[in-house]
Amino acid sequence: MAGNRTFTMIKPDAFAAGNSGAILKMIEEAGFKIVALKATQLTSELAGKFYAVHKERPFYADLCKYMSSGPIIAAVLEKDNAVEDFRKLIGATDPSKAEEGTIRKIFAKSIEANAVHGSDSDENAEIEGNFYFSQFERVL
Ligand code: RTP
Ligand code: MG
Repeated sequence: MAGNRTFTMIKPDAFAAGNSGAILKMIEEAGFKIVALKATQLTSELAGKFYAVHKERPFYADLCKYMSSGPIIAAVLEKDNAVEDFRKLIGATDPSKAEEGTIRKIFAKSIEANAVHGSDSDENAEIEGNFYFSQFERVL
């Protein structure tokens, strides 16, 4: 039976450092199937839309600038308990607080340039996947 889905981005810092392949390998080795994938670059406006939930936070302007600063990879991932298990795999937002062996502990540079995004709920995973992918751009 197919598991459920989450959405991820490999953020500009990790893409620029050439870590996309290593991160996707960790994701697959943790049991996630890649069911949609693309490389792209956000405008600051689109980054603002994606992270609109944070628009009152002090880091919002910096976040939009950073997320549009270079190419990223967007992907939809499938696994049982996908959202929660993926958040465990990536580790805490601040890499200095992330557990050993997590993607952010290994690859993140700072609390902002923290290598990967992971959806925080099933509902947001659906919204975020739809932000990037049409129905023809993902495995049914
Ligand atoms: P994400 O949404 O990207 O998976 O990250 P998250 O849930 O772990 O963290 P969230 O609170 O949703 O924050 C979104 C992203 O904003 C940047 N950030 N910067 N300078 C700061 O204090 C700060 N705090 C958050 C990070 O890139 C974070 O992942
Ligand atoms: Mg978040």
